[in-house]
Amino acid sequence: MPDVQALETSVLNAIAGASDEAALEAVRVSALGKKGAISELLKSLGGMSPEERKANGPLFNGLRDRVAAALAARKTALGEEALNARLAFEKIDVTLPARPEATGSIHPVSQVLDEVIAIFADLGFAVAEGPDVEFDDYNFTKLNIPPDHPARQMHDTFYLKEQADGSRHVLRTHTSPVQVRTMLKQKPPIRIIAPGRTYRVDSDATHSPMFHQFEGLVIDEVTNLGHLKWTMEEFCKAFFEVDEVELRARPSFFPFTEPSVEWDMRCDRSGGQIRFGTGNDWLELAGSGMVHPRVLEMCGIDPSRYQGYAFGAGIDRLAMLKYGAPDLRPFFESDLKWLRHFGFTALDLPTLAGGLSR
Ligand code: 2NM
Repeated sequence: MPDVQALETSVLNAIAGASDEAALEAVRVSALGKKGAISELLKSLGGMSPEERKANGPLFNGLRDRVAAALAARKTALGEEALNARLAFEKIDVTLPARPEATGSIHPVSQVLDEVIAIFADLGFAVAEGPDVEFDDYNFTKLNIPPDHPARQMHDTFYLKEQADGSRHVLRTHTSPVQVRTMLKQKPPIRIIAPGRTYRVDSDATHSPMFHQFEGLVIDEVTNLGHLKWTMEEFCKAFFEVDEVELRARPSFFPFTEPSVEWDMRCDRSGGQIRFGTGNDWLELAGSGMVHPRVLEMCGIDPSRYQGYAFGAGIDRLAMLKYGAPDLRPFFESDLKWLRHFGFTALDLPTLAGGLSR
């Protein structure tokens, strides 16, 4: 006859001493498992006389129940200990500042982009976007750029490899395909700007193969060159943060506009730095024109009823002018020292009321 009391003491001690759930499981198997000590005791009841069974049955069953209860209690306690340990380890101090110090700042291109959007939003323009990888058809053909036009040359355009049907995608060389997409799916009146990345095979101090542009498009039944000029003036006053500007129109040529006009803004470069609005110098600002009737037609808009203007300007170039960066290359070098020099912080969103650049 085994010493039931000694067995209970030893099993309960083992339970109390189990330091994790695996150790506790080992104790359970050795006591209550198929071949466990207590299971063997219970099995031995089968070979006993009725009197012995009557005496030992309650004893063994009581032992089993107390050990099972102790195992369950220990298991709960170990689970809580493990959870508390994890909580203590993973605890965070919610009173700490979200970031130890502000290390990031807004890139001048992003800053100018936000300023441009704020200015044109105030003039009632919506922002339209499109993909960087475009159909040749949207980037060129529907813009009245014929197959032999120099702008299509391999050395200007990044072409992607040919599709099964012989067509080729391009990295858009301007954001005009966004206007094409807008005209194809939207009826006039249309009043949008399309800012974004553009790509041309070109690289020097003032040209990057990836650069940023914004273009604008206004289509309705009456919009004319006078409205275009006013829009350019309003943009310049807001963007360069001066009360008066003088713009000069130069005749130009783009396949997608007729007539085409380039705008220069009066400036002063005499003091080693540039001043906007006064002086005897001119600053090239934007290209523009009345959207060519053939473009309207190819984009599903009836040119006998609708007309309007479009314009385009370089965001990187505007950033260089306004914020005094002589070289374009650092724009894309991820040099934090250069970036912090501009000091645009993430929370200084440009607004017309609050000041574009403060
Ligand atoms: C420019 C200059 C002149 C232009 C034209 C169009 C469209 F789609 F309406 F035909 N989008 N953008 C345009 C016109 C762009 O950038 C220098």
